[in-house]
Parts: sequence; structure tokens; C-alpha cells
Amino acid sequence: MHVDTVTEIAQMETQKAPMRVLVTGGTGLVGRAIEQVVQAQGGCGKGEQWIFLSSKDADLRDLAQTRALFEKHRPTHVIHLAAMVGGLFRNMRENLDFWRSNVHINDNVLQTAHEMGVVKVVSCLSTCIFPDKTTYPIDETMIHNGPPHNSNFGYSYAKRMIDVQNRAYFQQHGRRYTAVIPTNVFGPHDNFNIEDGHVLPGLIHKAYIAHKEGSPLQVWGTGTPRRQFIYSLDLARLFVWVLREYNEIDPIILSVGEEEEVSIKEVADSVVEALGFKGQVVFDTSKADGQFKKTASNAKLRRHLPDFTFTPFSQAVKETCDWFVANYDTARK
Ligand code: NAP
Ligand code: GFB
Repeated sequence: MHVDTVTEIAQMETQKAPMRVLVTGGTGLVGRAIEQVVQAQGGCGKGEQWIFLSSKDADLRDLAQTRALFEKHRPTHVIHLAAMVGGLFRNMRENLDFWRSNVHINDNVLQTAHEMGVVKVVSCLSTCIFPDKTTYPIDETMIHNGPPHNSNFGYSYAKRMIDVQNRAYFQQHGRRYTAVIPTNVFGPHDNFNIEDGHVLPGLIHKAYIAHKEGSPLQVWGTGTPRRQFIYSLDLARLFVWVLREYNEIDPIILSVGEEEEVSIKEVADSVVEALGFKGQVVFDTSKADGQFKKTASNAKLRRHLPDFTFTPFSQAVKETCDWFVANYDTARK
């Protein structure tokens, strides 16, 4: 491999030292999955240190708290997950807060990582940030080709700025900071709050209540929009691979294939089956559908990892439902 600059040589040297990985947003859906995968892979056994953070360790919207956190842990690598996150309906209500909170978090984390000499940062975008008016399938080159869907423009533009910052840190300082672009994620430790969360945990929570009350399961919208879903534990395995092996600045989509795309109605059917719900399913078409589809290509991922296997969707939904029922009292809802 041709090494261009002293910076890259220094970075390569640093990478030979054991990694000390700071995971911002480590107590959320994705963070908990990465923690489970790292433990299963014995990551900490290789002299590595993994530190999983919550907002109680530092409010990353605050630069002084961010700096104090990095001074304390002195990470060599960062997986940056911390964000204000929510489903369609919370995004529609709070676009300004999604913009401000995430822009402050992202700028504080990336600038502090640079100042502290962090070798690599892997940040997190989302397939919902792509242009609303686009050709399909969407790929990594299309992020800035037009405005995002109006329902979540605050979150989308804040996330797009991570890609702009990564390119700027490379151009001006030779930093090899990158990002992944997951599609809709679900799994254990998700946010099951019905008003603020995403569709899958929302339907699981609503079906659980409907079963107990003998009432119908209310699916919001028409049920016709289409989504690709990635199980959090599959995403976690891919995240660890990106940290260790992926060296581009350009982001990479982490998603199941286009052929795995399902309708919201099919999602509801999978939840009904997994929970053994026997009641009526009704569609509240007074509620928004949001983006009709955001079909993303995982061709770039497949070029790197042609043999990676995803957990079958129905199995992942069943495992998530079982987790929710078993942890109902402590789950975020
Ligand atoms: P999540 O379950 O809501 O977890 C968010 C994490 O960020 C929590 O650990 C939370 O800490 C932390 N956090 C929030 N605000 C913070 C602040 N001001 N300072 C410090 N930490 C803060 O989110 P997630 O679903 O795991 O998402 C993780 C990443 O994946 C995010 O960047 C998100 O944009 C991205 N993503 C998610 C999806 C999805 O469908 N879920 C899809 C694509 C991309 P507390 O636990 O203390 O609140
Ligand atoms: O996961 P979700 O809230 O967000 O899914 P998006 C919204 C779709 O599911 C809409 C339907 O078509 C809703 O009408 N739906 C049906 C429900 N029942 C429910 C329910 O009980 N709860 C919810 N939430 N939806 C988000 C972006 O878009 O994707 C975020 O807004 C984020 O920024 C996330 O990036 C990954 O998939 O539409």
C-alpha cells in the first residue's frame, strides 16, 4: 500500500497499538448491539479497550463536557453513534431540535477527536437522509443530490454535514474519518416509545398492549410505504468490520438487499405472527405515511463482504418481540 504522508505513517503506527475505542451513544439500540458483538468476539481480550457511553457520561452538545470526556479516556478510535434519534412522527414535530442537537453533537465529537489525535472515527448517517426525489436504488454517491423528505429535514441535513466534515478533515488535516449509512434498524434495547420511536418497536409495543386489552392493533398510515430493515446485531457485526477494515473516507451503506424491502403492512403481519396476536388489525389513514420508499443498494458492501449473512427478518422480529416481552418492565417505552 503506498503511504503518502507522515501523518499516514504515524496513523499506521498508532493502529498497531491496541485500540482504545470510545463508543458514543453506547447505551442505545445500536450501541448495545455493538457491545454484545464485541464481547462475543472477545474484542477486549486482544488488549483492546471498549468504552460504551451514555449522555450521563457527557452531554455531547456541550464542547467542554465533550473535551473532558476525551481527556479522560484518550481514545485511539471512536464509533460515533450519539444522536437525537426518533421515528417519523417525532421528526415531523421537532425538526429544529433534531438539527440543532445533532449538529452540535457531531461538530463537538469530530473536532475534539481531531484535536486529540484520534486515528479513526466511524460516524453514523441514515438511509432516510438521501434526496426524496431520486432514482432507485439509492447509492452512496447520491447523498447531496437534492433536498431530503420534508418530514425529517432537520435530522437529514445535520447528518449530511458529517459527510461534509469527514471530507474536510481529510483534505485539511489528512484525517481518515468516515461514516456508515444504515437503513432502518431494530432489535433488543430499541426505543419502544409509541409516539417517538420507529415503526417496528412501535408496532411491537402496540400489539403487546392490544393483546392484553383485547383491542385492535392500530397501524398508522396506509401500510403501503416500503422499508429495508437491518437487525441491530447484524449492523453491529458490520460496524466492527468497518472500524477494523474499511479505510475509505466516503460512507458505505449497511443494509439488506433491495429484494428484502417490505411494506409496512408486511411489517405489521410479521409482528402479529411473532407475538401470536389474534385480534383485529386496523389502519389509521389519518396518520402520515412519510417517505414512500428509500430503496438503498448494498452493492458496495457486497463488493467488500460478498458472503456476509443477515439474520432472516422473521427470526429477527421474533427475537426482538421475545426480548421486549421478557424485559417489558425495564424497556424504553
Ligand atoms: P438510541 O437508541 O436513541 O440511542 C441514542 C444514544 O445516543 C444513547 O446512548 C443516548 O444516550 C445517546 N445520546 C443522545 N443524546 C446525547 C447527548 N446529547 N449526549 C451524549 N449522548 C447522547 O439511538 P440508536 O437507534 O441506537 O441510533 C444510534 C445511531 O444510529 C444514531 O446516530 C442514529 O442516527 C443512527 N441510525 C439509527 C437508525 C434506527 O433506525 N434506529 C437508522 C439509521 C441510523 P442516553 O441513553 O443517555 O439517552
Ligand atoms: O420507522 P418510522 O417511524 O420512520 O416508520 P421512517 C414510519 C412509517 O411506518 C410510516 C408507518 O409509513 C408510518 O405511517 N407506521 C405504522 C408507523 N405504524 C407506525 C407506528 O406505530 N409508529 C411509527 N413510527 N410508524 C425515519 C426517519 O423514517 O427513519 C428518521 O424519520 C430515521 O430520521 C429513521 O432516520 C431510520 O422510516 O419513515
